[in-house]
Amino acid sequence: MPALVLLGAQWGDEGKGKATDLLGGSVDYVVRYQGGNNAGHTVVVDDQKYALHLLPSGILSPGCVPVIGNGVVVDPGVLLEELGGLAERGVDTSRLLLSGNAHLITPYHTTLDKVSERFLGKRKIGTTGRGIGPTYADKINRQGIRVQDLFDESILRQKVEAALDQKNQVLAKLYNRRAIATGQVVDELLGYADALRPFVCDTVLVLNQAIDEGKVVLFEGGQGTLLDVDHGTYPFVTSSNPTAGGACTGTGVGPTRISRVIGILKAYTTRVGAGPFPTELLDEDGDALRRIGGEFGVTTGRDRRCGWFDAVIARYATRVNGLTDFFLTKLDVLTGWERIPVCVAYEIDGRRVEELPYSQTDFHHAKPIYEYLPGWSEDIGKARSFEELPANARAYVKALEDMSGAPISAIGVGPGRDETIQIN
Ligand code: 2SA
Ligand code: GDP
Ligand code: MG
Repeated sequence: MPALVLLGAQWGDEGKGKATDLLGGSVDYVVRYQGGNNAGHTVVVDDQKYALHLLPSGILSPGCVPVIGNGVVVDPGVLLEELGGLAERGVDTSRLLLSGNAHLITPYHTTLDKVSERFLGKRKIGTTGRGIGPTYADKINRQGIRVQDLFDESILRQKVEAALDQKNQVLAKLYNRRAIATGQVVDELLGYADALRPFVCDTVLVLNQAIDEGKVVLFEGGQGTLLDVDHGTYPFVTSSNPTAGGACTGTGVGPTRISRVIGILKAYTTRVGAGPFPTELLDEDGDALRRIGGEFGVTTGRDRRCGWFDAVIARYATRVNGLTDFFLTKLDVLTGWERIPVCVAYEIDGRRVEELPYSQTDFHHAKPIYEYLPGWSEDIGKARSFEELPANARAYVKALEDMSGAPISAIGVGPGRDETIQIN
């Protein structure tokens, strides 16, 4: 098992943090490959709750090297704050490796993210406001600032000046905002250089050499499959590739070296921000899922939209990621419902559709076709083997597995590290 990917199969917040942490003991490197501090992972270790935004969950496992890959966008102030917060709680953060090719989120990216969302009004995406979209836009536009630029002041100044030239015009003309001064941005960025320097290296070389030596490398996705800029519900997506292919471009490790791709799948569905969501519940069932499941954003604290499980999405995730298996999370949250609806297909303009439509017009029109599975009332939090689950919970898991196109290899029955059923 040289390298494996762990990613969200839905719209994010499936419980990837806990799943990565669970594998942390058996892997040598945990690598983030896309996104930035728009992600939010909650990991509970020995009754201690950790909320991570930018750092890979592997930072909590001693003996595991956490890596921020080239595909990640890094807000240097946030990174140092997160490292400081963990160090205060006694976590050893010195093992972190940071790619010199990762792009930096600067104050002007965060400003642009916020003002453009305000400008869009009703048409806004509902971003996290962390500057993610504008930073990736600059990367693609070849106007980005990279981690390595922190160590060459003259290059940094030239790049910031070039980037701000255009942006200041946009800010002034379109958004009626004051110009951002190059010197101020450069000084702020240079202020981070010394603190970051010890972490920066050629992560592509380190990771490939580690795999050559037989080390186990885990690529940890942020967000989820349907938030992917290519394969998600565009334009209501994030600006990176959380899908499996992103693990290769975002780290410089080739696809032939990856032998397992795990999709994290919540036993129901949630989404943060705007965009279509066929099984969304705007009734008391939705409120109950949010309350029982604690469905509030880790990064922004926003209420998550909640709905029933959608097998069409799970099948799609299997396909676009080449999933080898699923971890099913939060099964415990469904305890107490007499019957549980599961979306097996969509009705789109009078037609039954089994697979996720590529047309966003169709997806916006999709209405869920439900099958109803019998629920259970027993507390499942103490179950540690599949056989210990009530018969209806077992049948629910089996039905989801059959519909989703890949085997379920673990089941979450609570937020704690040990509240997990492993299936061999
Ligand atoms: P952005 O900020 O440009 O990435 O926003 C674009 C869309 O992507 C969604 N998005 C997310 N959805 C769920 N969880 C995310 N991370 C945090 C978490 C969420 C939070 O893990 O808890 O705390 O609010 C995440 N990050 C981005 C976003 O809602 C937009 O729809
Ligand atoms: P991520 O973004 O995919 O890492 O997920 P988040 O951390 O944003 O949200 C998942 C939440 O569910 C966190 O609060 C976890 O502690 C919690 N969680 C993970 N697995 C389980 C589970 O099996 N049962 C319950 N009840 N909570 C879980
Ligand atoms: Mg999250």
